[in-house]
Amino acid sequence: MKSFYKSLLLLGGLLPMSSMAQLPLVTETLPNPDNEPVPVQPVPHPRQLKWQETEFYAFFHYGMNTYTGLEWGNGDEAETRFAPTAAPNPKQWLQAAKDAGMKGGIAVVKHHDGFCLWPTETTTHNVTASGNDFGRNTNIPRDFAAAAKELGMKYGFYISPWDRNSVHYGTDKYVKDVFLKQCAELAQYGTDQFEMWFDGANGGSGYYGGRNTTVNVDRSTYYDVPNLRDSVHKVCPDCVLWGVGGEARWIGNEAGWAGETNWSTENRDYAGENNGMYGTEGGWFWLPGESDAKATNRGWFYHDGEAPLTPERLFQMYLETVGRNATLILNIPPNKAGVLPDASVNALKGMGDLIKARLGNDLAKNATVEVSETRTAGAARNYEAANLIDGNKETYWATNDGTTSATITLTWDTPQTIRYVELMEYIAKGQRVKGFKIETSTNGTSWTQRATNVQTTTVGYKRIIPLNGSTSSSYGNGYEAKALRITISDSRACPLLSKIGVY
Ligand code: FUL
Repeated sequence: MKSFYKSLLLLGGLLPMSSMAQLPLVTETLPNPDNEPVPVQPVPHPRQLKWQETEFYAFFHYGMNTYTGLEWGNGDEAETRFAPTAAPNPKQWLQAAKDAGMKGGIAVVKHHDGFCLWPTETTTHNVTASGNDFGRNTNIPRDFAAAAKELGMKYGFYISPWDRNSVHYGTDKYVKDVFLKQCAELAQYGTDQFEMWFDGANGGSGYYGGRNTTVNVDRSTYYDVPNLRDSVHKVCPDCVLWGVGGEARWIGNEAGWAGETNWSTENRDYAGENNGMYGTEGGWFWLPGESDAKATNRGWFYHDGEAPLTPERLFQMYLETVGRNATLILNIPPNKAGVLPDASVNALKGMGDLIKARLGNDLAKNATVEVSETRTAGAARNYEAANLIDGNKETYWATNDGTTSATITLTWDTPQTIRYVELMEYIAKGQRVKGFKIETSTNGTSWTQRATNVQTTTVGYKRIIPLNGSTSSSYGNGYEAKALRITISDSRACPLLSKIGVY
């Protein structure tokens, strides 16, 4: 059939001429018994797909800065200053994250100050030299990974490439014998890590083993990323490398929002900080957005007197990130006793309760769904409208090739009060939808468009649209609806939707 030939052509369009010359010339068509749509390139790697499904996870900034009160330690802090007032308790951190509805967490195990929260062989600047027994017995990656496994949460680590303590920073020796080795050491605590977090990594001023100087590096070449990526993937096949690792992109702000238009594709010359909120339509590699934001009102690390944001504000962040085709990594800092303060735990619980109360009861499941067109079924796969509400992420509704606009209508026997519509694309075959609108009807015949002030330009992995057009206003009274209609007006190829949720 023509689809395989077409996908080679598509791929060809993405490759430089020299590689195209290597491609076999396909003249025959391959069988496609399931009539599957051709992917729209680029598509996510399976590990990026799994990562995307994590959706909402925690960030825990804990370490030397917790005790010095700094946000960026200089690297000259005496190891003895790390002196927890109790044994740090990562299980308490992750339990609070789980109660908020999160599916995982990432623990900082080395920040820019270079102090390692596990007994590493790469430097003496680590917990074994710390100020008390609680400190000397601390091993965050070990305890964090164990707690995550116990609680059924995903886990990963933040390990700063920039190291203001290391005398070797700026040399090849640092990359090979310190940084890469530290990443490798972390695999001893688990090879099912879902993400490694490498921030900015450009270098700057620091202690550097007494050199007290400024070391600037070119992060695109210095860290030997291709080798690092291969090495990590050999042992941790599902671990997405954030930032310099090039498998997920910074969303471009730390305020907890993504663009309403948000493509998971980017171009090779992506500068990393310019277009983070929006991505690039037609970009030639898959680089989905992750939003890192603070759940508290001070820094990334714990500071005396800090307070958490309100559950309402945190729920708004959720809508503006997870609800806009990004993931949300929400930071909650453990305190000097190595636990999350009660106020933070309560705020997270409040956020989780709002998510459950507002997005927990999917009314689409009781609706009749009709569509303007259904793709011709294959031998073992159909593309029926029922796939939109079957709760199965592997099934999807699709139109035939060449159809890039369509309507989906949900009707209920009795009127429903509705506030949010959730859409999900089957992104394993690429991000497609370019335009849609949402209407409600009280009688099934006359329609009123909702969320008219919202850019309904992209869907991606997940989109959640508040029908009143506001992510920040209070929950409101909702709209009474006997029917709901989604009109897809444009798509890069036939649209493939795996879910419609209505709340
Ligand atoms: C930034 C760091 O410089 C901050 O200290 C923090 O860790 C944040 C999440 O990433 O790049």
